[in-house]
Amino acid sequence: MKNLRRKTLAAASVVALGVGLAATGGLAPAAAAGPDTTFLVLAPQGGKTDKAAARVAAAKGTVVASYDQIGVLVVRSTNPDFATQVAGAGVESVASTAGLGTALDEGETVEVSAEEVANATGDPTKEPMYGQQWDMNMIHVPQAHAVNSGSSNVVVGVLDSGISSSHPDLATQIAKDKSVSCIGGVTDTTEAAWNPTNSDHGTHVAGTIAAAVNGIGVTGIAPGVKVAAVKVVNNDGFIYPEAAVCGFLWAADHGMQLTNNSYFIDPWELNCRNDARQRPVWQAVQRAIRYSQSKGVLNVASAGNSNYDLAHKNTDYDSPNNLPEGQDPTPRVDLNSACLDLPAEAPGVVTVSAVGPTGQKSYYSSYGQGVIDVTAPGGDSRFRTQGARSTSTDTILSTIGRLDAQGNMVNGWGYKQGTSMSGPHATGVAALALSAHPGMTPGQLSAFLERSAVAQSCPAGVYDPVPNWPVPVPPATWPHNIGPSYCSGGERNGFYGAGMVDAFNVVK
Ligand SMILES: [Ca+2]
Ligand SMILES: [Ca+2]
Repeated sequence: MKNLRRKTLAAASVVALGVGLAATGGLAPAAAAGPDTTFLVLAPQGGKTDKAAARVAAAKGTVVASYDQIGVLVVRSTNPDFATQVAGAGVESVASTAGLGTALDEGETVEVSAEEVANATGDPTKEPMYGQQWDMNMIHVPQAHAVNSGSSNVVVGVLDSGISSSHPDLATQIAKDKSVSCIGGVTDTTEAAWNPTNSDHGTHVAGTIAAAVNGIGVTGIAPGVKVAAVKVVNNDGFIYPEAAVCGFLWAADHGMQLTNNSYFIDPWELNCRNDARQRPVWQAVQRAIRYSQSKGVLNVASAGNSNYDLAHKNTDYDSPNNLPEGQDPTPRVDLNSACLDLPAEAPGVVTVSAVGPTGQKSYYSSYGQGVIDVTAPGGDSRFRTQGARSTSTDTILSTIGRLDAQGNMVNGWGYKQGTSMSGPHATGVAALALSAHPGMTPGQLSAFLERSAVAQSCPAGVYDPVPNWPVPVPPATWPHNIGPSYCSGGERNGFYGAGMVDAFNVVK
């Protein structure tokens, strides 16, 4: 196996990026051009954007995308006074998104070598690499496929780093006419634009949902459904709010019933604290999520990989990312709706924690009573050795694809772990549920997903699965926090929500 260590940008660098960008005030002379900056301009909720668009033009801004459905304009401007000059009738709020990109928590990929792929014979009645797909057995995918393996009427939007359309396990599975890049908040439907560049993350997610049953590689949970690439991760590995807004609206307006969101925007940590200036940005994202739900989309989101109690952010003094020794974490106060972790904590979104092959919460998975809705396999490379060693086969095997240095797509299969991997298991089960029971509303579907899940009990006492793995020294590298955690709740609890999603239970 080949170890592809991918550089993960620590959250600290995101904060650093934002530092120079606060000064959008009126100090510079109006005539001097500033950096080309992206703004979200919000018209009043439910209002039209024409007045706002006129104000944008007068303030020397260019509308690059107009999301009239939610009253949001994506604007670029080099006018350093744009934010103050655009304010007025028809504009509820405005904010620059500069510095508000969140790094994709990508983790590393352990690639399966070409020789291992060639030698994988598995069970001749199944896919050649099925023998390594412990996750599929755990949620009873073979039993489900005997009844229903998915309907091509179901299209799942994969809001991620793109999907390789040349991958032999995915080429037949992609709704190309519904795939798009949303980088910059502007749609681009060319195939190259929504294929991956330097990240294999989106292709891995897509394979878990819908890799083909074709005698090659692996199976997905719902190989009969279609996935659409909705690329929201830029080439630097960041998700910007304008891309997320674009992605939710694209999925909603192109007939998708489900989206998978294996990324985690934490405005509370990075952006909301003492910074009212940035709240409009998060309000725009929340408008987009609400709109998609009103159009019949169920959004599934990963809980995050910080081993963090999402239910106690306002009282817990730990920050999700490790702080340098001696630096005091700032208490989390002033929790308000603008500071929800997005999309995981937005109302109506299905939030998914992760378990490893033992069924216990993965050491990295965030949790929280009332926040986690269901759990699913995300892998746990450290559980069996209590942290002493990493076992890649205890993580999730799926499809991978990204460009090499020469710009050629390299397709293959590989192991990854994270709530990025558990989320698509829940999405795949939801896609099977919709295939077997078409016509459910997002609310009915999420209730069904929870009702059909297999309840998992809390571990007793303090949970510390990797005591032999020292906490990484800052600057934090993925995973950010390891160490003890505590599960609260009964049949429905903070680690597992309503329980493990089950593919057979939703189709039988
Ligand atoms: Ca296959
Ligand atoms: Ca939820």
